[in-house]
Amino acid sequence: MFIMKNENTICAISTAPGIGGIAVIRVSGNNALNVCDKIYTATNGKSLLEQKGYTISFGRIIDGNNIIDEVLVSVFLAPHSFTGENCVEISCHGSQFIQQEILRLLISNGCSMAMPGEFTQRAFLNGKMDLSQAEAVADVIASQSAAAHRLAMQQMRGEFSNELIKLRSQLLDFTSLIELELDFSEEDIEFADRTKLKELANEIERKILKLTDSFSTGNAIKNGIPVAIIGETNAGKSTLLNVLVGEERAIVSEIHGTTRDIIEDTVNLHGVQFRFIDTAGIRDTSDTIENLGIERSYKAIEKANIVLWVINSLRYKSSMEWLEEKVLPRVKDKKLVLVFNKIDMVNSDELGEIKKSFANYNADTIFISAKQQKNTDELKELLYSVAQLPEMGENDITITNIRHYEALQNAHSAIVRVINGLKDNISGDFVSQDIRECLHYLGEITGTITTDEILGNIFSKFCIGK
Ligand SMILES: Nc1nc2c(ncn2[C@@H]2O[C@H](COP(=O)(O)OP(=O)(O)O)[C@@H](O)[C@H]2O)c(=O)[nH]1
Ligand SMILES: [Mg+2]
Repeated sequence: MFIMKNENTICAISTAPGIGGIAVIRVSGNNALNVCDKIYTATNGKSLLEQKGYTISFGRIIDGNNIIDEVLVSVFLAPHSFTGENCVEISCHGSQFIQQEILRLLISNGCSMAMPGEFTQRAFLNGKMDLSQAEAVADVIASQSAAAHRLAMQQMRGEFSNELIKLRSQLLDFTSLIELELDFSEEDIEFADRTKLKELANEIERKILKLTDSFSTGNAIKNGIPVAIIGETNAGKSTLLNVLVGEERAIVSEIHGTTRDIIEDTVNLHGVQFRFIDTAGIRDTSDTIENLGIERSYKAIEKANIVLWVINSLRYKSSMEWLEEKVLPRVKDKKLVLVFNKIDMVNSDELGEIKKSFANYNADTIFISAKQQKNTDELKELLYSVAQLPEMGENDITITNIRHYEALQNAHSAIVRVINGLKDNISGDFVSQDIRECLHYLGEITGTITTDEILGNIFSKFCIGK
């Protein structure tokens, strides 16, 4: 049976705030049709209660004798609507006055104002989607690049959920195998099946690990891949930032120590958003403010996925020293690109020398002139390949949400305990307890297992009208 979890009927403006060509006001709940009927007269003379689901009528919003607007009204009947409840969408002219008047009329006729994310929350509570899909609705709306959009759509369409369903069913198989063992435990039987159990546990562990591993890429795609531009003062970092983002974002000057703070800007390269972080140049200085800036440069390395170490090719020796001493220890698992700048100032012999001296670093290298925009397009290409993004159309699931990441990490610890338990031959009921825990954490992601607090946390971050 279809269960209505919410008694009240809610309304909100679902289009962006401000003036637009049109605006859409969404109404959802048991009484959506009755309430809207009180303020709407369709030109065809029919009441909304007579209007079929998935149809639109034209008419007027009226307040007594006053015509507020001419509108289109779409009707969706439970359970075939976004929220699973009766829904009405009023498309009105985009005047803020009209929008507010319609909201006021709806509220005075018995609707309540929707809370942030309440439409999507109802869709979840009514079983129209699971929790990870509901969260993806917000990501789809927020997506700003082709790659972020693709991941959000993948999640909203339930591909991640399906993966979790498969994992859960494997875990349930596991539980039944263990329970079979428990049933016979009195009878002192050798269990050949333990090998099978181990295989299954390992397979589940690999799958969960693959999902958790995808988070760093997924998160970077969602928020823009952070690329720190680091180097000595005057290396041409700010010039490079300006070239990469295509506008004069940072001040460029021949004076050392011009950039003293972090400057960030984002750019779409091949449908992926990169977030470039220009930093204060590294040098020995007694200037307190500049030193604070240099500290921030080091911190930027820690936050980045890719580090561009920009080298003034005329001064590459001192740059090598800084690189060795201050940067390499911080780069560790990050991708490092050595960017030799100002190649317009060096001849080919000197270039040869430079190449030799950096030959032993485990890093991609590129030679550019930021000022003359030589090889800068190649640098963009290089960045894209260094980022090692999953190919468009690849079926692997990439997770982007920190809540999912944390739950998967917990699930992973639980399955590792299962594996260790099997290795140590511990009793089946302890193993099965860890399996249950693993199931619990996976269930947290899809919302099979959830609390009001979790739901409140998730949906309060949505906008009103979603
Ligand atoms: N000749 C030449 N000069 C450059 C190049 N890139 C930057 N510069 C100059 O080097 C100086 C320092 O540049 P800036 O971008 O402020 O360096 P930052 O301190 O690393 O941010 C400025 O005078 C730039 O015009 C380049 O590729 N070739
Ligand atoms: Mg600078």
